[in-house]
Amino acid sequence: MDYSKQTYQERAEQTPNALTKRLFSLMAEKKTNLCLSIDVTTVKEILALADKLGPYICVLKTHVDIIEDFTYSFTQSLLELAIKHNFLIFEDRKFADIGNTVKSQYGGGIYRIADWASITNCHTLPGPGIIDGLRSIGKSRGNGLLLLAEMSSADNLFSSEYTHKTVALALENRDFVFGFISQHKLTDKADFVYMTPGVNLSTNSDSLGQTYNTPETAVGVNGADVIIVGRAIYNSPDPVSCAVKYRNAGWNAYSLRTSR
Ligand code: S5P
Repeated sequence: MDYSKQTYQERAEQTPNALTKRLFSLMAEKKTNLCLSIDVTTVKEILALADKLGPYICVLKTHVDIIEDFTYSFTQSLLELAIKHNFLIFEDRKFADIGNTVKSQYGGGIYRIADWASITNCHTLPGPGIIDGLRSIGKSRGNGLLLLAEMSSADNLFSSEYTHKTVALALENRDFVFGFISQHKLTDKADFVYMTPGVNLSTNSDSLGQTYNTPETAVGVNGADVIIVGRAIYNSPDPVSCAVKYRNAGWNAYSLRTSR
């Protein structure tokens, strides 16, 4: 079965995973596969952008440790916006330590990520213990985990063997792992969610090794389900019309893919 030709709605109906179901349903309802990567550094900017762009996105991705004036109450305001506009919150924490350490990093500290971000991600370099540690905090809260299987940065050290082993780990942990951060759709064996960063319509790189594809390549050719877009939107003079442009480009690529 080639899942990339199925609609989000069909995949929502088939999956036993509640988080995947919720994500695909809201994508189908809002007609968007756009995740906004909101890498700005003040609470005021994040909340203002999230409120303006919320109607056009399915997921809001944060880097909570770059916020200069973080307080825990910020996360509650973000959750209110997530309810108001019907999007999911993804803390892009890229955990990479042993199970026991990531438990504290995910559930504790000043951020208490597991309490407000229904999605987070991790590297698989430490082996399966990292997934077990994160699961012990996140699963009972209904959260889900994405594995980093490929990266967008030039000359990264992800080998195809590492990617294959990461896919195998995902297949063994489907009760908590619901997808990947990747540049390609990686398997037809299961209904995972593929989120792809490194998406830009006007440039193919930055000065620090980031590389970009268009939404058409990411979704239409490489099989992404969700495009992750950051600077192209939040640095634009008109973020709302820019978000609409990316939302339409991502949705058109998906519509073409599923109608072929
Ligand atoms: O391979 C990756 C994985 C991630 S999660 N490449 C990435 O760029 N990211 C994240 O996506 C990165 O940390 C940043 O938050 C976002 C891309 O931002 P942009 O401004 O380049 O669109």
